[in-house]
Amino acid sequence: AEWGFVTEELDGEVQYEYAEEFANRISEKTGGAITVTPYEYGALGSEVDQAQLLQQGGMQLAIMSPGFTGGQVPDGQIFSLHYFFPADPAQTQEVLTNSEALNTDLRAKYEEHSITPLAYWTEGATAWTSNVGIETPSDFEGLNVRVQESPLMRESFGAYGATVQSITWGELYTALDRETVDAQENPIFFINSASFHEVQDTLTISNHNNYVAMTTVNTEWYNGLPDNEKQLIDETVAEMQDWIFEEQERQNEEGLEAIKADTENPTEIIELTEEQIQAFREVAEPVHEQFRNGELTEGVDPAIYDKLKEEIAEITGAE
Ligand code: 6CS
Repeated sequence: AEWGFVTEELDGEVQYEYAEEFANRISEKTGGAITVTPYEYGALGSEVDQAQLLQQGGMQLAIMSPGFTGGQVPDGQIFSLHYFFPADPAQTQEVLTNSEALNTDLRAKYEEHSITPLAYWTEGATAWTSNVGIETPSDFEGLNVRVQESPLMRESFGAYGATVQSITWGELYTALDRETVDAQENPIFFINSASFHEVQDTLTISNHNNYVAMTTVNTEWYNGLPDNEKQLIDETVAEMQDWIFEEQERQNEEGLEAIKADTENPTEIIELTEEQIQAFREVAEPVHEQFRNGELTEGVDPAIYDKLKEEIAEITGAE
């Protein structure tokens, strides 16, 4: 058998490395009887096109960022709330791997759209880049921020006074260069590999969010597999949670060093102080409850939010 595995990133980047490692493991375990073919971003259209391809069964597996189906699965937007998940990527990973709200309840919501998320994992802390040097919420006023297709992202940045625009990442470098877009957010490894720092003067380490990706399969295809193949997939996905955490950590560390070392394109690194983070939290936190109560986007299930919030508190030790 041959299974296709589409990713939203290029060879060498975290998502693609995941698909390649998954392919190697499946090939090894089946003695080559099952081949998994990874696809880079771009060959099959935008991230939104790729999601549709999986939903229609034209692709068996996909790494998906929840932002791109924000309009279809409103509950999946929870990953883009600012200062909701733990700031520490390792704690966020622990929540992602073990949460029942995510792995059972949210999974069922995606399955209504033929997407089965088998695992959630982080690609690292998300940072903001801009030319203005973002240090306070009001620094966002008047900026046009690039976001994914998630209505909640509009609200999150809107709370700081920014406007937003949804484009595929392949168009982002040019948009930043031409200043039709002023700011964007991504994990540091990705800012480096997509060279966004070349066309942005500053990078703010804000600890507002950890980027989340999902390992997904087409629901009908997966449900139709024999039990031993389902098990093979499940077991490999579970084994890879620790592997991908280390991979993203390494890539993010190397990415930050590479940005600092790029003297031709100097980038000011701004690390927010606890006090500065507090100012962002004060604006971001009311958005959490508004999201929960369905005031921002329709169709949100408050029970998932409540359960997840408790699970997070258990891991961070907060009240
Ligand atoms: O900015 C984006 O949309 C892209 N960022 C990452 C880290 N992965 C894929 C995604 O499409």
